[in-house]
Amino acid sequence: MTVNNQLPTSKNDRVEEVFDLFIKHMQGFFDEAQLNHEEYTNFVNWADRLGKSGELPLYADVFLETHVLQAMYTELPGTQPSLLGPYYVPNAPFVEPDENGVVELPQREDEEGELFYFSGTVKNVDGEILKNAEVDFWQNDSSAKYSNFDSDAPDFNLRGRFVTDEEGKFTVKTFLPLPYSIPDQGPTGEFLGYMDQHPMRPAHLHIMFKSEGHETLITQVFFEGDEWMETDVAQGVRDELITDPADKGDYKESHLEFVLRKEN
Ligand code: MBD
Ligand code: FE
Repeated sequence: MTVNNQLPTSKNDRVEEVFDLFIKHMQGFFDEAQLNHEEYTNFVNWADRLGKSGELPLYADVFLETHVLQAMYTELPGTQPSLLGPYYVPNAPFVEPDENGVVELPQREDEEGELFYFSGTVKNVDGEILKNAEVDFWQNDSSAKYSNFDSDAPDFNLRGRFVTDEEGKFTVKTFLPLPYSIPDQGPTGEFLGYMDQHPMRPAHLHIMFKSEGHETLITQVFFEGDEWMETDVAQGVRDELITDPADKGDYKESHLEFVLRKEN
């Protein structure tokens, strides 16, 4: 039996181009850094620890992913994307809104935190309202950790999917997220130490929008006044993604408009 496991030529060309660039710039790094042999061995050992620890996706999302976003989007119309990050889990449960149209994220009976209503309007670059768009939402909890990863919470806690209403709107009832420290006890933390960089990200919500005929928008929402805003270890903050929640006494609330680009 013969198996044709060749990729289409155009894809092959792209893969070759990308790997050519990758090795060229890695070699350029060694040319420029002028490592001695001991430094080279130390570097290889650190990279080996990074891979074996399972932190490579974390490291990549913190130090590299923002460059992918900037290359892809900065000059284009529509809401700026932000990092997907290492803590996205596909297939979060679908949540139905209550009679007031409010979606309560899956949460523990005794979930703690500052009550927060976040609403959004989803449109496209032509100003058309996008009803029935899928909103996939995830955030950290009052232990500042993410379900399915570092939190004790059950899987899919504070994660959920829902759709926009007839006016392209949604409202989520949740808790304000907290600033997040990326894991700093492993090889990524070791790297942060060498760079004299703290491990913090400002508090943020993660949201992914999908609407037929439009490019998927993966973005985040940040909160005015966060002490880590300017020095986000992952450089994920974009000005237009910062909200300033209104204090309503028992709860806080904020709203943001999200603009999707049309698929071409
Ligand atoms: C996060 O919570 C995150 O959103 C990113 C991008 C990287 C590390 C942790
Ligand atoms: Fe995050």
